[in-house]
Amino acid sequence: MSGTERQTGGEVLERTRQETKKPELFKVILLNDDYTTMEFVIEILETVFHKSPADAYRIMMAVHTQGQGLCGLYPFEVAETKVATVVDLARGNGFPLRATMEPE
Ligand code: TYC
Repeated sequence: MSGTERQTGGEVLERTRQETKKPELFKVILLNDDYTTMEFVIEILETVFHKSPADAYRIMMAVHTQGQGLCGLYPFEVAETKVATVVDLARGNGFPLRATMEPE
């Protein structure tokens, strides 16, 4: 008998080990640019990504010095919404700030 099927009184039970799939997570990454203010990036990290002021400052400086930085891991649709919210808020305030997402 195979490892994934069990024979009972007539019926066959399948997928006895994994009934539910874990949701796939996506990284949301903030990108550096020369024009968005540090203050605005910190505000985005606090409001959109719910970071503490200390974490927001640390992530902003990581992006500023290394070119990009991780804001968080989210299910696909949440990650998409975060990226769109960052871009909308940035454009509304006249900043070129960009964010992207990629599989975990
Ligand atoms: N490099 C920007 C500046 O010197 C600050 C900045 C940080 C911009 C992080 C974008 O994602 C960013 N004003």
